[in-house]
Amino acid sequence: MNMKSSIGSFILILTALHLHAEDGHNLWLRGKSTGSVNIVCARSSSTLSIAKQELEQGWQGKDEATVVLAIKKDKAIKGDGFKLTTNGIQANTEPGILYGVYELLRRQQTGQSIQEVISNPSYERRILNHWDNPDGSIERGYAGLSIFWRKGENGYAVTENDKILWRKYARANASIGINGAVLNNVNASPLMLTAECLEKVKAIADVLRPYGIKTYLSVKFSSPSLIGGLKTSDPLDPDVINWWKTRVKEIYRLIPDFGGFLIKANSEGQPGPQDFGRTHADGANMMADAFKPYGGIVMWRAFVYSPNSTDRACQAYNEFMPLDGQFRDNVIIQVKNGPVDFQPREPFSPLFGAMKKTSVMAELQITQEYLGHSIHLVYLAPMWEEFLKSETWQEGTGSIVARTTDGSLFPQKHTAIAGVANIGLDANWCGHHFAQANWYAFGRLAWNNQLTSEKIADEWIRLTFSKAPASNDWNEYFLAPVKQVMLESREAAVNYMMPLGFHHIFAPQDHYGPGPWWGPQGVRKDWTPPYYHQADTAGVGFDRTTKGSDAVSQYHEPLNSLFNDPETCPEIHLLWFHHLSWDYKMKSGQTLWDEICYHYDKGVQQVRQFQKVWDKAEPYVDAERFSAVQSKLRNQSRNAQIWKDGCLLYFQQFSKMPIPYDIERPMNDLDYIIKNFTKDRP
Ligand code: GCV
Repeated sequence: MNMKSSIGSFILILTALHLHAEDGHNLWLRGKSTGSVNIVCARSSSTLSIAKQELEQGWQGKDEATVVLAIKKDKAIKGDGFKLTTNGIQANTEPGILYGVYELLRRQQTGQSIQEVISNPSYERRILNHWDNPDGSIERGYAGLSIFWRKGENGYAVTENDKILWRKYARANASIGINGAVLNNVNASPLMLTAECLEKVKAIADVLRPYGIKTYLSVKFSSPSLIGGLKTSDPLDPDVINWWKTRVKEIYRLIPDFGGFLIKANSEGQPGPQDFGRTHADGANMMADAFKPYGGIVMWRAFVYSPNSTDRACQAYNEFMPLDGQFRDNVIIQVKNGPVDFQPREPFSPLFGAMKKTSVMAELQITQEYLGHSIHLVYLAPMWEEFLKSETWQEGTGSIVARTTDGSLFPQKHTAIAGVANIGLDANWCGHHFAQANWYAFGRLAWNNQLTSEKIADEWIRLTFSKAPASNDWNEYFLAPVKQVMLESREAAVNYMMPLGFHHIFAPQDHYGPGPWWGPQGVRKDWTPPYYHQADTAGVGFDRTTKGSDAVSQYHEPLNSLFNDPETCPEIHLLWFHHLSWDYKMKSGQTLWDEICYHYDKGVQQVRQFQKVWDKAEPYVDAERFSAVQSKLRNQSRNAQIWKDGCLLYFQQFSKMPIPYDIERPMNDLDYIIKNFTKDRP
């Protein structure tokens, strides 16, 4: 072989390798057509062209079949919902047709039957919140830099590659029903409202629009004074009111279908109406009025807490309940699922169902800030399912959280749900191949808040790993065990991090490893773990009963009484609501201390089991994703051990009781863990 031809063969081999490389970039969108399809559609538009193209590229039905796409009003079809029939899709809107196409293809690709069915979205707005900064960094991002923003001289320039990536992003979102994206961090930069930034937002909006996705922005409340040259940002000041009206008008000139603003105000140092003696309602309504002529909305966050509060968990309720009924109908109060902050397990925030005269939406966190970043395999749908199905009792039986936000219980003008995105520039978008499942699950639950996490996991595995049609062998040796791992993974994380109602005992700042010991002088108490676990020789846990902070009273009866009594409080929330002695008798008959030990140990054992399952699955998955996940699982296993050892050895100093002799001994000294796994920063 001469030099030229050997270089040629080398390039061929590299190309072949590249083609077979599996970096996860294609997400769950892998279905290739197995035949041709005739599409009948009387109208044309960019959205409908995408729908047709998707059908052609992914069709796995009968060869030469005819599919009719019809935009025809039907009262049973709501919003962007659709009707799927054996020979077509009917919808009221163009995005409805697109969602119907994705559903049809999903059914084909996962081997589900195609029957006549109407599918309506649970929420009008299904939104990703990106905590992306204008310099390209992402707060709590674990998958590389921002896909929207970047640093440097040409930071605002838009390249062809940007557009290609945004199109893929839009497609992935549309395929699971997501129809909105807040493009920047809630800790918002005032730069967002500058002309060059808005030009970039327009460019992004133009790419997302054909996929039915609206763009939204987070803005800083003090923008009028920071970039507008005004003396104040007081929401009742006429110049300030005008300033926002002019900004909003300018945005709609560029982006006629702009969605609205997301605001973090008077929270963690962010400015807000209270700086001027005004209320959250004053601030939100002032902005909502500016949006009224354009149909835009304001999503106002209820994530507020101050250092002088006796119990952080009570604060959002205390601040927002008195304002119920005072907000405009285009304001939605965005409430995190739990009362504290996206912990591995929290009871639902008592604001759900309690604010009856105000639109309320849930904020979930897809990015794993408190659940092992993009290192741990933690499938979050079981946590969200638990939350959405939590009984609030606010309107009697069946007032589950899902219904307090989707308009079926209260007459909300707008309904919405938000998920803090886990997307970055990493080839596989989410850092961990299995973290893609959380993006997928958020979209599917936002579309249908009744779906089970089992059904979503099943679909996602089939779409992401299978070479359709899946063989029985694959079902038995890959699908079933891997699904089991996913379904167990959140409980495992709770076990090895924070079982039995423990919460916020993380190492400071990065919220990855354990840090129950971290409480230096001078740091805000509610930023330190001892504030949350309250361990002393008498016992452990936060007393939120009527004798303690009385957080229980924010819940509707019978929950109030149920949570108030340790005998009836669900054990999963025990230390959230109670300070109990180490030898408190649990339902199992064991002491609280022993039970804590068994939970930590169980969590570690569960991850070890996940490793075994994955190693056995090797023949059924491509080498690249296999080894990436294998390596992450090893890391997770080591970290679970650190959690167990750190927490047990630390709490043992107070319990003064032995770690039950039938569980594995700690493998690391407490000093070593404290030294190596605690960053001494708040
Ligand atoms: C965007 C927590 C996180 C912060 C986040 C904040 C919020 O405190 O640690 O990074 O800030 O929640 O949701 O506003």
